[in-house]
Amino acid sequence: MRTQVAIVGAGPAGLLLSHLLHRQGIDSVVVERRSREYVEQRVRAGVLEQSTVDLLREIGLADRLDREGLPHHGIALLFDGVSHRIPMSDLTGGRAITVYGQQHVVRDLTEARLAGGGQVYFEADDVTVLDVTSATPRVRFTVGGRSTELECDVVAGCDGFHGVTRGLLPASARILEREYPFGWLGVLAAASPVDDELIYAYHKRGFALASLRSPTISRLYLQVDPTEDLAEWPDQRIWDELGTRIGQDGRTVNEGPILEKSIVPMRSFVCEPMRHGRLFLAGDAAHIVPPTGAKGLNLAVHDVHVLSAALSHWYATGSETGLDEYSTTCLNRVWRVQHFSWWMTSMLHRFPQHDAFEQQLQRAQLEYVVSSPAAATSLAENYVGLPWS
Ligand code: RFL
Ligand code: PHB
Repeated sequence: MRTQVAIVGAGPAGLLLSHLLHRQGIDSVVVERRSREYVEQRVRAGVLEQSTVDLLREIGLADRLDREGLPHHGIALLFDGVSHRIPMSDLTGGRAITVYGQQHVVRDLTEARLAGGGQVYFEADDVTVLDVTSATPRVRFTVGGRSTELECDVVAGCDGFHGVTRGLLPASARILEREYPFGWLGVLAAASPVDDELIYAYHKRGFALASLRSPTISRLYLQVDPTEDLAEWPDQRIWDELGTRIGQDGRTVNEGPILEKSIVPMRSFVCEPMRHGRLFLAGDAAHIVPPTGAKGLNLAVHDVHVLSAALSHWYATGSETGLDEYSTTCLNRVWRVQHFSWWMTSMLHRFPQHDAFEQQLQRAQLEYVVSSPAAATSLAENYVGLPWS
């Protein structure tokens, strides 16, 4: 089998890349380890930046997003029992975020790609990438017991944090990372949301976040110990803890059946550079941010936007300039977003090693952000997403 671009991973990065390339007349094949049902049901991100939504609209993939997505113009920061609204759109010339589940993005992208004749191989075992420093890399995989070798010009490593492609980078590649001494316990529940807008709560028992997916579905998170056992968190304990941390300033956490729950560790991670020969990493394969800034999916979208433009330029002109600049261009945004995600995380969580001094610093920072238009604007412009350059 032969294609121009072999894409490893059918998450948001891989599927969107395949679409963007197709629009530019470039052929690709997507190879995914999991089943279609699994990837379409994986509950993850929920916040899309303005530029992400703009791109999906531009390429005609936003019908359902425009019908079902919830545009948000502000968020609340809740601390010391009082909530403060950051009017994001007012502070950013009308930019906004849209709440729309990542699994819906993945479902929409998969449906449209398959309807457009795209090749996506699900349940691919033993995915192996070979010869990325040659002009003809190959991807080997097995589907339904049949092994296949895919020859290509370029491999896009869109296989997430636990994928295989990052491992092909040479020893000279740098890994820069931070682990945080906490994780997030996330639940999806059939309960009406606490509010129309997201609430980020700083509380002495730990951070909590009230988000949503629809007028009847809540998405809620609690800061917990990263080694916490989910079995120790029966539903009622989760509701009680959410009530304590978020149910303040006249707000009520509405309870309902919990549809899904999980605990995720929190880390910041960057792999530099994001390229080796004909292998280009994109999305979580190259970088992870703690979810407090709601940025991971949006960064993945930016990466593949840059990569598709560079590949298109290369195929059209033979010039490698765009490909050579790919890693630097992406890492510029990655580091801005790393800083924002680290800053939001540091401001809003309880760190076990902090004493009263550091806690007062966090409070001072929160007070400043909610009282200074300059500080609030800085949060807002990063949260809705700085414009793509
Ligand atoms: P993905 O989504 O992990 O997709 C990678 C795909 O590659 C497959 N794969 C392989 N396929 C073939 N061969 C192999 N050897 C393979 N190994 C893996 C996997 O099965 C998978 O299908 O990476 P991608 O496309 O880079 O997308 C990144 C996003 O998923 C991620 O950044 C976000 O979910 C992060 N995130 C958020 N991002 C936002 O922009 N806004 C948010 O509100 C937001 N909230 C979140 C989040 C992540 C969270 N968790 C669970 C970590 C909230 C949470 C709780
Ligand atoms: C979500 O709705 O899943 C969500 C919202 C905001 C975040 C992270 C996740 O910062």
